[in-house]
Amino acid sequence: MDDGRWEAILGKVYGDEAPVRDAQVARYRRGLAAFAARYGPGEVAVFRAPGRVNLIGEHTDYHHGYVLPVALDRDVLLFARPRADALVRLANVEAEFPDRAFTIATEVPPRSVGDWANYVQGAAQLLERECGPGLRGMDALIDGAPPEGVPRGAGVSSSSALTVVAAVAIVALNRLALAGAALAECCSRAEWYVGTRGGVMDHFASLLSARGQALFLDCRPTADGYRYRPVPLPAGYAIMVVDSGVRHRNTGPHFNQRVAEGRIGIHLLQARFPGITHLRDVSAFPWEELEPLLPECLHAEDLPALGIDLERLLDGGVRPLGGEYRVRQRCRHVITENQRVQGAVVAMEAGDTITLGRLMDAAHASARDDYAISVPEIEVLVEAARAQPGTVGARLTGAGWGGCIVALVERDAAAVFAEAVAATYHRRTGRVARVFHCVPGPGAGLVCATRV
Ligand code: NG1
Repeated sequence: MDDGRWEAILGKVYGDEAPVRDAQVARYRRGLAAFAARYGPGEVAVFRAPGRVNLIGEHTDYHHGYVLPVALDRDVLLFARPRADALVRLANVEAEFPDRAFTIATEVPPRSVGDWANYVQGAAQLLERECGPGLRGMDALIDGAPPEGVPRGAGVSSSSALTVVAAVAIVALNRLALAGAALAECCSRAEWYVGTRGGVMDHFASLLSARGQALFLDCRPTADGYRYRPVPLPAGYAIMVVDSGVRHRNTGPHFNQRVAEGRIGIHLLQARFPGITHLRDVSAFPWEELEPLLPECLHAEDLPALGIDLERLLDGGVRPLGGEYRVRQRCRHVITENQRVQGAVVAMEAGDTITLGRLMDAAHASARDDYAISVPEIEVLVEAARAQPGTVGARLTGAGWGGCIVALVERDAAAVFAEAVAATYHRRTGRVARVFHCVPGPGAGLVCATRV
């Protein structure tokens, strides 16, 4: 393909700013050359799936609550050629991810925790179960390398982008009639394969986002599917993402500890509100009515007497941390966060950035104090971000325990923000922060088909 054709195709995805588009053209060309070197000449299809940054609505998705994410302009690419058999061969442009191969089947246990191929295998296995038998495999090369790729372990969904791009490729190469919300929902279940009991937010954001918009998603499935709608971002403001460089591993037991604490809360609330299944179901009740029903703290040995079987609560997921279960404050975070997301959508639609910023700040306080998912480095970043003129709100984003913050900043102040926040962070922690202006990009899909 000549330069003009590449520019036309990639300009639609990444925008028409020449340096950005040129870097993407070089990246796609590199990927195609690596694919040809690895698998030989012939047809190749290129798919992409973006990471996401969540503006507000943290740890609400797996409680059937509300979220407001934005797709990043950073993505994972998958170069693929279908095979006649069910074999999937996987290569990665980054040397730290060794080659892998597996045959698509319905019941294969995951490889060791953290193995990168688990995300692709999870997607393949789930699709075989839902749409098989007999799915065809592929020869595939993955490119998720930063800076154009999604930063890993930073709370911006690099793992979900890999799951989604794998699913999108397998669906397309097998001509399966699965798309939109139904595919996003499959991807979220596919990611359970790695053991984390996360929600649907990341996969919906990666698949269904639109350029320049946030996605307001109600994570409760209904008989007609999920309810979601695009919400335009406030004009004149930049979404700034700052990566602390402190890494978390979502597959670890910390995440499932929080899932367990919320589910213990539900179990206890069911005595008073029979029929409820998720924390979402009690969001209309005043907190004063719920608080006395939720103990501040429980220990593992208290659970059997309350009729709680953790193993069953977590559906066979990775064992939680154990120790203390801080039920009351975790539930308070989820319930109040749902109210904040609804308020944020109203504020955004009314162009009321002051209220939006206040809600982001309040969401951060709740995530730090009630959900206890902040770390000192993130506190330094949030404080530095808020000290900048032009910042209307700042908070940690993603699962927590490190990763990124997101700030809404007046566009004219964005360049100074980037410099000042990085300088303060370095001075106070000795660490290097990576700051990027998030230009909300389109959702996942096929980019092009060509020959190498
Ligand atoms: P990240 O930030 O990508 O680790 C995780 C969950 C989300 C959501 C957020 C917290 C997965 C795949 N993702 O995302 O569903 O619960 O934490 O809001 O488990």
